[in-house]
Amino acid sequence: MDSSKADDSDAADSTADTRTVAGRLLRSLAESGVSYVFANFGTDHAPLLEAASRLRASGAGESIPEFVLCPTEFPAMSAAHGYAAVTGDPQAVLVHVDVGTQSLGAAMHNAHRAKVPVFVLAGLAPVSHDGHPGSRDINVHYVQDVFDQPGIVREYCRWTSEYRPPADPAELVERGLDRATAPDPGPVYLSATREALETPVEAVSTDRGGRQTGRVQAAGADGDAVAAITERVAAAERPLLITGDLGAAPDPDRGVEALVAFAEAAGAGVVENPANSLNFPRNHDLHVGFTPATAFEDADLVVLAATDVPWVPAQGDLPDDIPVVQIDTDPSKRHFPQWPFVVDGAYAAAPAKTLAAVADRVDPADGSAGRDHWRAASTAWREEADETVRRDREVGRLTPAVVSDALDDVVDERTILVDDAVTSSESLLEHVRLTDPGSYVSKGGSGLGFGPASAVGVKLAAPEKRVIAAVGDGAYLFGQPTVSAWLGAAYDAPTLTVVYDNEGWNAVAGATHLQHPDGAFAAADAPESRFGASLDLTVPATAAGAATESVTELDDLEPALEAGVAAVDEGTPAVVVVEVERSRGPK
Ligand SMILES: Cc1ncc(C[n+]2csc(CCOP(=O)(O)OP(=O)(O)O)c2C)c(N)n1
Ligand SMILES: [Mg+2]
Repeated sequence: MDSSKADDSDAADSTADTRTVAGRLLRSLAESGVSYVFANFGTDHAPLLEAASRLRASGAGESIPEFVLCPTEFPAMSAAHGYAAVTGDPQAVLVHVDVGTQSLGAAMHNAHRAKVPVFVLAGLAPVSHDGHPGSRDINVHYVQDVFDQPGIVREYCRWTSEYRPPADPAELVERGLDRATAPDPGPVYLSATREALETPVEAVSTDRGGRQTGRVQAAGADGDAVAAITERVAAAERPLLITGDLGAAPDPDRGVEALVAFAEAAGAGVVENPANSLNFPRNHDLHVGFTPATAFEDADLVVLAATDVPWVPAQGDLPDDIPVVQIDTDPSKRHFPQWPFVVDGAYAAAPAKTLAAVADRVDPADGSAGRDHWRAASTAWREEADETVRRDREVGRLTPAVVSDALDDVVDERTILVDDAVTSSESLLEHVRLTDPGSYVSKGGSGLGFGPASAVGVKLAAPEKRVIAAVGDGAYLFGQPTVSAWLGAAYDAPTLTVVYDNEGWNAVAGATHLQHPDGAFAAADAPESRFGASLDLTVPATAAGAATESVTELDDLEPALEAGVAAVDEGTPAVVVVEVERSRGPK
């Protein structure tokens, strides 16, 4: 027999599951809690496909994760991101050597910046030319061999490694998952050649006697630190807290509860920025919006709790005389080349636990001036937002605010909203008054196209939820809408996508206007920001059988959203494309 072909003669052997590294690797993923492998296959995966089929044939299919066949890689990574954003549990993404790794593209950036764990597995070109199971046997095995394949994504990873026999693949799987989920979570990347994956392994038990490697937990600040923070908070009359991630998985309830307790006891106003998760109920009377600069002149202490970019200095900087306290698992922000925010006291600690401890120590009587002040501010921004919608509606305008306000009417307590809405995102935050921990997922980074497929991942993680993705028309196209709709249909994970269609790239127009308000681009009406001949964005998802609606008049908006929700509730992916007016400015 040709020695580069595997001996499959005993394929029905009941120990087949542990015959090769590939089988053991798949099993160890499942044993470590990975339910899905979002997979885009290539020749490098022959050992994995064979091992999976062998396991299924021998009745052990349940011992490995389910493959979700992803026609392209960006949606695969986005779906895994969505799943982990809801649960905190990393799923696997399988890609084809260097080319598949390249195609992960901006989805790697999103998971990195959102601090969401994902286990990426990639094949490597075989290294032998003949004589071993998995040796090179076609041209691409030569052209796909590169010098530093993990280098393509290393900057976005918490860990990269190559599986090399005779190591136990289960150990590397656990190591990768530990690094992915440790505080400051993110993607990890494991690669392996075909020969390595075809390596025979003994049928060793993976049973660790009931012991599991525990996930690393960040502790709250120590007593001295809690006392110091409490002292500053008690001394302030109008503390302002800025957070972006307090309500992130795996324990959104704990983060939101701690923040509510802190804000109410301390009399603190809360700004979510950049809002990556639902951090504070958006109808809470101490919620003062999403733009820190509007609250700066009122604050006499700023608390930064789990926020990467607390404000943008150019949009309004914090006055120098206002003290800043920072509570963060990574206060020095190691992933940011520049972090210009001056902080008077920085505490490396779990923000939720620390805020809960401070809330217990603060005398609520000290918070009354702050509560009065921020309640008034909260009422003011909300009334202004509501007034904007009322005025727009009165004259029949389809502005992003009007659309988001209508969306709020179809959102209920079982809705999870995924935000990839770019310049319409502000309207989502302001008008969809979400209240429940875990009910909002945003991409964390700026890699457009996150929305459609990440919503499918969210739905797989939370099948009982109604999942709605709000996306810009540009973002929708970046999101590979046919592939994303197909994924939702094929894997029984129907979601509603609402497209805020302003016929192009408002953010690009806004950014250029901002820099050159009287420039030639503005005078020419921002030509490169417009798609020109309009696209019918209802078409791409119909290839996968999605229900679609198109809205050009205000009167059609509510019925279309209701029809979309009804379709999804009945199990069909749906897309509602709404022709919206352009809003202002870049996001
Ligand atoms: C992958 C990727 N490519 C390009 C960009 C640059 N970019 C930022 S916003 C934007 C336009 C987005 O258009 P759309 O989704 O329609 O939202 P709008 O700006 O119209 O609100 C572009 C191209 C990006 N953020 N990500
Ligand atoms: Mg647009």
